[in-house]
Amino acid sequence: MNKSSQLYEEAKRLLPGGVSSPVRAFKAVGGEPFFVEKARGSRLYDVDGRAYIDYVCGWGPLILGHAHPQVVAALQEAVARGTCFGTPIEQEVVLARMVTEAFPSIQKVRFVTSGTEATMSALRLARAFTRREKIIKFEGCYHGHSDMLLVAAGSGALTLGIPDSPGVPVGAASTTLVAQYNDLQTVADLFDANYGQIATVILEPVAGNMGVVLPEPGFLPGLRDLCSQHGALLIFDEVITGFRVSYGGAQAVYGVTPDLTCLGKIIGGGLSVGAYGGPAEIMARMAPEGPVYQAGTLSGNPLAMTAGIETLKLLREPGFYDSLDRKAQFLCNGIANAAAEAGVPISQNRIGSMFTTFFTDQPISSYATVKTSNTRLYSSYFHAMLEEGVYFAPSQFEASFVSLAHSQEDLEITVETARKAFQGIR
Ligand code: HOZ
Repeated sequence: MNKSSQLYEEAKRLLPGGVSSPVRAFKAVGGEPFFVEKARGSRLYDVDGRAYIDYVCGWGPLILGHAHPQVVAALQEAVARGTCFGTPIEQEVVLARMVTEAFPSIQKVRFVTSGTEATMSALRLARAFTRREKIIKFEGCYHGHSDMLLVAAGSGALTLGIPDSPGVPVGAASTTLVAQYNDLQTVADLFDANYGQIATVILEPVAGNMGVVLPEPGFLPGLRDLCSQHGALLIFDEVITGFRVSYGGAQAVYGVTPDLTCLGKIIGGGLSVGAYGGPAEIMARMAPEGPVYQAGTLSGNPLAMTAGIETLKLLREPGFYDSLDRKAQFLCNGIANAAAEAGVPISQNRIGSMFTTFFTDQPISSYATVKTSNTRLYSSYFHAMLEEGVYFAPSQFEASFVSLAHSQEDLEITVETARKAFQGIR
């Protein structure tokens, strides 16, 4: 038995399912997760010395790849100055300035420690601001694991077939209404049926947690109009897309301005950070400026702020996003050609450096079409790639990411590996 398997055996005795977050287990694809010892650039190295070209990238944060030297150097310097002060620090101001400059819709931002905290707190703020209780979310979108958002949820909940979790009180879920992504009429109907009661509509403007699903033309502007007409706040959960699909996130790409934005992943450079923000008038409701309470010992942590600042600095280099886009395009074209040669029907969605290869011949634009994917074929592809040292997410319903660290050689190896994998798929 190799070291990874030994660790997994012990982990299963000590941790539920042997993991600290469900998406890490290989439940949907079968087999065992590998235990990682270190990572650098585009590669993960497991405890048995195997290397993997990594397209999970920490589930999104690592847009620079693993252990970027500039981020590591800044962290080494920061850690020696202290790891937690519980006081305001200059780095919060610096990162807040960078975030507000990148996202014109955000005048003030509150830092928290995870995307879950960001979306949960943004909902509280939206409810307090509108003095209404009901919220609309979309089937297959995932906004972390707070009670009122763990309804028809994507990511691990969708992968494991538990989109509505036991343990969520009926009361918490009863104010959550579910609409269909890319279907404005379902939203309009909910607004009509719950007239004057909807506090907010929350969505991933590009869905990333049922695999990548792009908003169809008119969908985001339509949501903006409906929210404005009905006096509800529009919340964009850009935890994945923020600083990923462009420096200004999906809202810059699609030209739609939400009331509140949730961020995470990239703004922490691989450390624990979430954030939510919006116009000063709305954010002024947050304590201590206003009465809406939300707090956190590790919020604005000096290490996390430092990693975020150093990461964002590098994203501002001219041509950064164009270069990532070209890499991802090369990779996706290569995968698509390899699938076509092997006669395996796939459908790919991509925006910039995030994409999903769905095993279906249907164009993917909704939760219903996502569900047409053949997860058995995905598992077969996943394992064939992994066997050859290429790591995609252990679930059909997740995004893959290309980073600065992925070299042309990495991409070519991946395409060649995919070619062999598709040939062997049955
Ligand atoms: N949004 C991430 C996966 N889609 C979350 C990672 C996790 O749940 O561990």
